[in-house]
Amino acid sequence: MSSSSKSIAVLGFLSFTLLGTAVQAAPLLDTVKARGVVRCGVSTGFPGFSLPDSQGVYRGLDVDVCRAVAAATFGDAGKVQFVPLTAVQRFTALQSGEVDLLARNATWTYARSAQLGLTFTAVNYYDGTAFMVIKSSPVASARDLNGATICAQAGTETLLGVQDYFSRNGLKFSPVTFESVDTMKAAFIGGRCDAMTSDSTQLLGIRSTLPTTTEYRLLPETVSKEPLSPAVRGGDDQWANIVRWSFWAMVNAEEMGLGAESVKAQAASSPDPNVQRFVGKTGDLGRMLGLDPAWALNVVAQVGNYGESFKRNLEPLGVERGINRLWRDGGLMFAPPLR
Ligand SMILES: N[C@@H](CCC(=O)N[C@@H](CS)C(=O)NCC(=O)O)C(=O)O
Repeated sequence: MSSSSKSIAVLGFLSFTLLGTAVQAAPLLDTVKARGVVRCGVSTGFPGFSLPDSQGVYRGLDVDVCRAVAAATFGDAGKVQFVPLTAVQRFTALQSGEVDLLARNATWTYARSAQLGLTFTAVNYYDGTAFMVIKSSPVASARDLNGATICAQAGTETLLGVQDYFSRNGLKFSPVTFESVDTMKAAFIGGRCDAMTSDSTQLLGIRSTLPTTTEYRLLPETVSKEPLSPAVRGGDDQWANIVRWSFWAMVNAEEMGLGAESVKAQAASSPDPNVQRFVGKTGDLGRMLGLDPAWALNVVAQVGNYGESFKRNLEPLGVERGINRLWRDGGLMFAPPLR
């Protein structure tokens, strides 16, 4: 951390603890606008959710939430500063004000909502804890892991869900935890553990980065619910709504058939009142959150709809849409209406 970000962190921590609750001195939207960039906490890097490509450009489903918030706030999806955070660092960075939002595959749980002074905004991916083993392993299902050594990352929900699953089934295991994903990967490749556990998408992402000399497979079970959601500090409903609705704009756009390539033409020609409201021609919805009338149009034109983001980021890893389909296709993605 630089000394200026350290002092921001200390000030944020003081206001957080002195007031006993996360109250913003000024609306965060004003602070972000004056700064000219959204600071977005992402993971230290795993494919599909947040990872810089060979040109150093961040890509991923979480990255797209950061960009959507920048598009809504500034009309420019590029006005984002990505702050890579480990699992252990992430919530403190948000509480202290080092980042304006966290889009970092964080599971929305009761304890995190109740104890950390954070607001989870909207689930952007429904995931679950899974296990990965070397292909030649005799382990066929999670129940065969009785007595196994299992690698996991520190500061995550993962081992809690795994512990519950093992207790429920009268099984035992020995956890080995690592703060960084790279040391966990190295230990797993080196044969330190019989299995590695994480959210299933993270295992697929990690697998795509492992040497192809050895093959790995996921076990069939998903042993917990991991609804992954961006989060903001509590106490600023306007900012929470901007983050939440920037994402829901992407989901609503998919449902309405608005995509990155087509949205501008549809804005000009569609007689549909929903489209007219969405693109800011009627309804004056932007003003309610301190945003430009075209905020949702900008999100879709610059970042794409949820389906486009999913396709771009997760299909290459072999992740199926599954329960993350739109509700009308039998999935769980259901965004409240923009009106
Ligand atoms: N969804 C779980 C797990 C999140 C998590 O941090 N997973 C690790 C395991 S791969 C990760 O993303 N590591 C990447 C990093 O530390 O940057 C949680 O919120 O606790």
